[in-house]
Amino acid sequence: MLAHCPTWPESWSVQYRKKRLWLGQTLGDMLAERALRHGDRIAVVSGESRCSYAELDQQTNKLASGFLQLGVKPEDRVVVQLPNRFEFFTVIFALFRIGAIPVFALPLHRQSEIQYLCEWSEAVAYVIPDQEAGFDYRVLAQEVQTKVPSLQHVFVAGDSGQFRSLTSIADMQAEPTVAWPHVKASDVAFLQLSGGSTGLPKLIPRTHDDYMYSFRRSNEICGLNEDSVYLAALPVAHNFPLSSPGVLGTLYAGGKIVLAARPSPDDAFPLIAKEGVTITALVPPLALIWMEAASARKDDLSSLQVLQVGGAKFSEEAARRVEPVLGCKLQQVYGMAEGLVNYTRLDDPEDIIVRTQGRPMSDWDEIRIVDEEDNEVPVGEVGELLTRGPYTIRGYYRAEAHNAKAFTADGFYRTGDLVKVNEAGYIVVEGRAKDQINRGGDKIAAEEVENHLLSHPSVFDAALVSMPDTFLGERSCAFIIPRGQQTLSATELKSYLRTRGLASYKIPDRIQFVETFPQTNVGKVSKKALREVFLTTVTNGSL
Ligand code: OOB
Repeated sequence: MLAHCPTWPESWSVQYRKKRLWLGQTLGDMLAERALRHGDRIAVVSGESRCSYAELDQQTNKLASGFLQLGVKPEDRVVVQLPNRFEFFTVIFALFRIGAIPVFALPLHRQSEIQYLCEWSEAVAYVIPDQEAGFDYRVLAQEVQTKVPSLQHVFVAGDSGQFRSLTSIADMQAEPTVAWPHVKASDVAFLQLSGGSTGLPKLIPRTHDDYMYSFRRSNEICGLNEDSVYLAALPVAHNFPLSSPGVLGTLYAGGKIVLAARPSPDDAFPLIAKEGVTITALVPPLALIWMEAASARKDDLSSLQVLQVGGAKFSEEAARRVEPVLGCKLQQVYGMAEGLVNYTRLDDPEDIIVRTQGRPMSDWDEIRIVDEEDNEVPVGEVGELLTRGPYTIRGYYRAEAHNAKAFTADGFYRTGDLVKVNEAGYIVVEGRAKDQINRGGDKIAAEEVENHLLSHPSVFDAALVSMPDTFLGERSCAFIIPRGQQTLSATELKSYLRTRGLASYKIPDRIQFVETFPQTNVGKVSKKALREVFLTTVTNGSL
């Protein structure tokens, strides 16, 4: 077991195994088993290429054996930053097979995030595409490699430039002396990035056992089977399209994954029509774009049975339009990379589907809704959601001090979400207690951006808050107190953040210069009052 990863008490693990929630299978073995059972069926469609289960399994083995020969060992961390392309699967399954640990980065992450991920996980390798959406990841890799001494390898999907290509690794002849390591299902399979609310993002250790349970159970709820065709429109490294039930659930079911390079209707709609897509997942702003486009375009979307929407709050008004406009069922999904996933059920009454964010997927999920003193609130009242269960982590990787705050003494994860729950157990997300901005599903930890802003010599103080937005739900606004008499423009500050290598969605949408910050009665910056400042200035028409 990877060090510095809190885990379930032994008696709980025993129980989860006894109840057959954890089946003792690794993700690597799952693929091999699926290849035996569904060999000739198509597993992944990417652009013009179609790959069967048997081919995916073989390619994975070749890559795994190449990784081993290059010295990648069990428990070595490998930062994987691949967009929706075929190699994502061979890379992660090859790493699962040799017990190495993918650390999932998102395609939009830039130097600041990648360097931190590599350093904090002490990664030995970093896997990138050559270019994507006009961005050359090899330049980024070069910068990161000069800063992170532990990083021995950069592996590239496509044209490798000065690095090593994945194809050349898969083509290395296997040396008979290299034995395949034994991987246990109770081991950590990968590290996922948390949305975060602190200065530096936390890493989430998920085991083979717990993760496989989460997508097996998701498959049951979402009705996935061999005939399912899942369109991956969101970036597959994110927990929602990865496992709710996502691409891994689809492979488990023996279905077909269709990869969309981008989630736009121009890319996705023709794929739905051509491949007969039955289910896909979107964040709310994309669902709005799809509904807008569906009325204007002529593509045949009749194969689509289920549209999952999650990652951020979906408005009731928009939710009501999904079925009439897109001709498929809506399923709301409220989940978190730390574990717990809630779904509305496909046969729930319309009011439940459009008004709630679902209920926990497992009877084994425990939830508590508490006030600021951790006392449970009465049913129907708003409080913070705490949870624990067979697929919710017991602590972040290498984060002892933070874990003591983010988890209760008896192992409940503090989600930082303010919710209410009805008698039937359905959850409505009402807001947030954590210092985070949810920009249409992209999570921004306020403190992380504030620290970057504070590093500018002309910034005396900085506070990042959310502002309401009809399209994204929330956007970010940075309130800045300049240092002394210094003059500073919003454009200057934004480009400064870009030069620090911050992902574009974290660059504040608005920058507002002020002289002081309103304070709470304990002398802290009152973000609530700052948000109100924003609302008043907007209504006064002064912005
Ligand atoms: C998903 O995972 P993360 O880790 O990117 O973000 C989790 C947070 C939640 O704590 C909550 O604040 C917010 O995202 N959230 C929602 C929501 N779904 C997630 N807020 C309101 N309504 C929803 N439906 O975002 C994620 C992981 C697995 C499945 C789905 C989403």
